[in-house]
Amino acid sequence: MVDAGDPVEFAAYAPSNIALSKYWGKRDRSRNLPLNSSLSISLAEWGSHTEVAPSESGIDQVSLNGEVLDMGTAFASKALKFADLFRAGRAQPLKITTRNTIPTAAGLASSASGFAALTRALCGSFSLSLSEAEMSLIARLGSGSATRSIWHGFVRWDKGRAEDGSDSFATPLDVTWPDFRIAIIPVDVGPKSHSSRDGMNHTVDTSPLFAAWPDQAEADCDFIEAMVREQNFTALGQRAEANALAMHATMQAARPAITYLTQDSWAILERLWAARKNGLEAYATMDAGANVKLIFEAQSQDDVTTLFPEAQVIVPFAG
Ligand code: 2P0
Repeated sequence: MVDAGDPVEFAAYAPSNIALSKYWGKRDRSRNLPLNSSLSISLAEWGSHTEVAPSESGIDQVSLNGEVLDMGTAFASKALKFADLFRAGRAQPLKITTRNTIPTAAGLASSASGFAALTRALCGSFSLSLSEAEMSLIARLGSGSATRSIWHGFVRWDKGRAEDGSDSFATPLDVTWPDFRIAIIPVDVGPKSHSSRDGMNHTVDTSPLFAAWPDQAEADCDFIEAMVREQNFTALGQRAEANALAMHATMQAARPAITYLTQDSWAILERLWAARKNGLEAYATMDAGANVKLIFEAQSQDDVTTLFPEAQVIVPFAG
């Protein structure tokens, strides 16, 4: 893919992210080209530190959180396949070391930060001076959501139109919102029932409700971007929650159905909705797993942590 030199040791970091307007459905599965644009908030210091170096043992080695992985594990094989884009057939054995700072108890997937950090580390290791937009495009080939993890803050991934994906990458919104907060309410921190990739493809293939999704999701993304720029928290939160529930509705209508949300997830939503009737300004979003994420502003933090003592709060615009 790229004309690269010999690798050197290089370390990089990328934050994880949570979509406020979701990526769900691909128009091209091999290139991870989405059917709709999406918009996320990055999770500051919750992410992946990745180092790429030439392997002195002469064979590829991948480690994750201090453990050297068997080459058959999904993470190792995906990471090396991705590195092949940079090696382009040359014999350049690599040592890839990744450490996630996302608390295990948060139960958040780390493929977004993992592939974004790996992209940055590989670009540095192979001495490629690419723009961040170019890195975002490359990260997309590893995992769609990684496209957005090249940046901090609010990030929009425009779906693009080109068949080769050359215009499908993310860019940051030039907005800071120091009072913006995210909380993870952990429900189930074990491995998920279906990978998001399989869940997404199955929904596109079988859900009669999916036809309504791409246009609605595109409109949601535009609206949420406008509300981020206006810093209109209520309108942003309402639309983000509606967008997440609509995504889950497309999965529930898949045949057979996919349900990432459990009774515990729904119980959290019921509690949130009851508190909102009493004036709490917090909104929920859920991804391909049972955990519930809340968004709110700093002035609501005490109320949120009183209602959900297990909440893990993230400050996306810290310092
Ligand atoms: C998102 N998700 O926008 C959506 C919402 C999950 C639900 O992006 O196949 O792991 O690697 O492109 O990026 C998770 O999907 O899927 C995801 P691939 P990915 O955050």
